[in-house]
Amino acid sequence: MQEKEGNTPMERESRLVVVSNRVGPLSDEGKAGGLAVGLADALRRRGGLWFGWSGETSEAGTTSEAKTEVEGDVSLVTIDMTEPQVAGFYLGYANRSLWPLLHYRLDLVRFDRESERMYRDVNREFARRLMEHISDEDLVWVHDYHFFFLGDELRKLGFRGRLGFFLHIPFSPPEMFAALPAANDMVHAMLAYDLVGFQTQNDRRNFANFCKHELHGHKEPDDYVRVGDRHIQAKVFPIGIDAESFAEFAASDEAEENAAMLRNSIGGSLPIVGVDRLDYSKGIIERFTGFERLLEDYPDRIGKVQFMQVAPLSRSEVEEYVDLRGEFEGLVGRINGRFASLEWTPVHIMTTGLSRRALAGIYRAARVCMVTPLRDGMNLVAKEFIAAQDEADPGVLILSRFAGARAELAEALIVNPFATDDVAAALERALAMPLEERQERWRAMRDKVFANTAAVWCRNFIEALEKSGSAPSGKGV
Ligand code: ADQ
Repeated sequence: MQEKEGNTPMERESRLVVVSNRVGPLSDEGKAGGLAVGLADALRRRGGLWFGWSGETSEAGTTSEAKTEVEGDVSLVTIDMTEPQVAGFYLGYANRSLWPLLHYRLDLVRFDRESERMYRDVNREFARRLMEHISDEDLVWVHDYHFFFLGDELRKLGFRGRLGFFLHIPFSPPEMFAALPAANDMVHAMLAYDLVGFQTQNDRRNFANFCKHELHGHKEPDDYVRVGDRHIQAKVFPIGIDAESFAEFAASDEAEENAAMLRNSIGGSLPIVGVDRLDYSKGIIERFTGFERLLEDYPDRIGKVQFMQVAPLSRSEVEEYVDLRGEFEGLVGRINGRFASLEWTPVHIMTTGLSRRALAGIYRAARVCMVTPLRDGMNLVAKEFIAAQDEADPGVLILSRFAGARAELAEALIVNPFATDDVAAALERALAMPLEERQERWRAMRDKVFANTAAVWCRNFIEALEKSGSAPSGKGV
């Protein structure tokens, strides 16, 4: 166990060990997202280790020599994967089986035995390599759908310490999750964790119902679930952002320059903004279908609004993402072709990565931000948009009822992204909304975004994990 100098044994805190597919960065120079900031804070405070994939491939793969970076009391340790490991574990099982399945897209799910085998192997290998670096006194916190089996593998290798898991994306209803050939094994493996965290009550309920109906388990008080001799806690921890920093970014010179550039480029039009990885879960097609309907149903808006969609390309090696890109570009081309004039183009697309400050400037310039996922664990863009607004003239958030953020951001204009007419009507309402109403809604949301930050989320999870170790049958499988 690591001990900070000057600590008495009574004051010792367990070292934090974070495991996620990609690690870091530890220092935020305007690049890190909310998750990295929250975790980096906690790691720095307690001292710790962040373990994951280097992002590189090599012949040795998961048996490669670990790369270590040390910053103060925190070590970042990463290992490589082989090309077949990346193809099977990451591009295959994680991104073509689990991602669509957990986002309720059975139509896009691809299962194959080889990628499932690779996923299990990589989870076992990561556990084996992690064991070289941890002891039972550590608090191990595993992240996301890449590592459902990792905790169980650690237990098999003899790890007896406290073990937590947080799922950043939704958990689909039991009837749907059951379509995964490895569904029962996977949920059994999740029961090796002492604490399993979800973004929303809905996700937690879906997991607990799977345990109850498919594995003959029981729901118990205080968010405990019992299956056979396993007794674990399944709780909700909605993730937040580093709101203070984001508000500072939004007030920076770089943000102001970007906001001014955006305003200049669109003349007197009202800016509507969307910011999403180009992913089918984000409802980008439905959003632009709604925007097209706005221009059809409210023709006074033609020439008076402009859509700026920031859509960095994502998972371009996966066929479904290539198809989505084609569909998206086709739709935007059609809208521009239909409605553009010599002096006005309705939709602009940017696929480049942006600094946090530049992004904050775009949010701040927006009159409306559209966050319309068909299903989303939380959606940090919604929270970043709120944090970046200027109190004197805040923009309006249009938010899908299927985003996890909807539970907290109830004062947004809530839409069903599948209902095109309603999306168009919400856009019209947002564009016409008087300043006073915009301010009222924004203040209510700002308070929540600044209260439930990334640091609070992190602290709540770690506290619950520390307590969970005391559950009588909470350890061992
Ligand atoms: P994501 O699916 O990646 O996260 P989201 O929560 O919206 O979705 O976060 C995206 C992040 O990327 C935001 O911080 C945004 O600022 C950033 N970003 C987008 N475009 C960018 C660009 N061009 N340049 C730089 N940064 C850009 C998953 C889940 C979510 C969950 C998060 C956190 O799918 O549901 O909210 O994890 O748990």
